[in-house]
Amino acid sequence: MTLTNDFTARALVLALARTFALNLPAGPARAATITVETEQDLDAFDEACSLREALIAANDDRAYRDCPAGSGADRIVFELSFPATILLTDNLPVITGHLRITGPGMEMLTLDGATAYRPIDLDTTAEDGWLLVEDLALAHGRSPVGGSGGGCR
Ligand SMILES: [Ca+2]
Repeated sequence: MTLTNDFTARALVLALARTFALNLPAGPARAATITVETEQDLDAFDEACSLREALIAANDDRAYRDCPAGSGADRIVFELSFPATILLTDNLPVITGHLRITGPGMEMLTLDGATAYRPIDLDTTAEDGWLLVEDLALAHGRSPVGGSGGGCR
């Protein structure tokens, strides 16, 4: 085989490899990054992905309201005007999957339970579930009546 033919064959193999890679089925879910865009604790179509909506998108691996779809072990990040406080209006959804919640720094973002709601609630019965919360502050959390774990459970 000449150098030219060899080059052509390699180019063809690369082209085929790319074609197969692009056409592979989605396979098992991997990970998505969901960006929270508002400190308002709303569950509504308002052109801003809230933390509440992001948790549902991550739990269910589907697009929800203004948030993109989660996919497997997701990560939630924040694009807000810092320092910011997300003041809860209800308990946040129970986290059922693999999730990492990454704040901008403990001094920059507070998840405030308004002395009425629990900010973080992980379903401990979920198989292989894990949760990592980093670089944000939890404040004024309260468990439901008769429950335990005010800020985090
Ligand atoms: Ca929204």
